[in-house]
Amino acid sequence: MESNAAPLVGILMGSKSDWDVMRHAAETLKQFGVPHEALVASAHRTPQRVTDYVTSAADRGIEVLVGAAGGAAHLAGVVAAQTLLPVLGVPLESQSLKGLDSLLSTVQMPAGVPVGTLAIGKPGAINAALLAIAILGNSRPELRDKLRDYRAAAAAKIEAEKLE
Ligand code: RP5
Repeated sequence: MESNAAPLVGILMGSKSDWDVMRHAAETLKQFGVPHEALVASAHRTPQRVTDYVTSAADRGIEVLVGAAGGAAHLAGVVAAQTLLPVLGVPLESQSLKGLDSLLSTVQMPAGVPVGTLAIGKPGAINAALLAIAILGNSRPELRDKLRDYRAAAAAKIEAEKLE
C-alpha cells in the first residue's frame, strides 16, 4: 500500500489538546502503511467543519472514521449521524471525571446509529487504529497478513520474557 495514496482512515478530534493521545492512532496506522489523515473538528465549537468533512469523506475514498473527544464527548455520535461509514469512538481522559464522562458519552448511543467505542485514552487510540486496519483487511489480504504478524510479534515478546 502506497503511503502517499489517498487516505483510507480519517481521524477527527475535538481539540488540538487531544493530539498527544490521538497521535498513537496515527502512528499505528503509519506502522501498517495505511494512508490516513487527522484533523481537529469539534462537534460544538466547529460543527460545520465536522459536517463538511464527514459528508465528503466517503466520496474521497475514506473507509473508516475515528472520532475522539473528551468530556461531553458527542463527536463520534455526531460523525456517525452523518455517514454510513463505520465510525470508531475514542473517549479521551477528562480533568474532572478522568474520562468516565467521555466513555459514557461516546458508548451510550441509542439503537440505530452505532459508534464502535474503544477504551479510554492511549489504548483506545491504538485499538481504534487496529480495528480500522481489521476492517480494511477484509478486502486487503496484505493488511490482514500484517495484523497476523503484529499479533505474533506481541505473543513472541511475552513468551521471551523472564521474571528475574
Ligand atoms: C473536547 O473538550 C475535546 O475533545 C477535548 O478533549 C476537551 C478539552 O478541549 P480543550 O479545552 O483542551 O480545547 O471538546
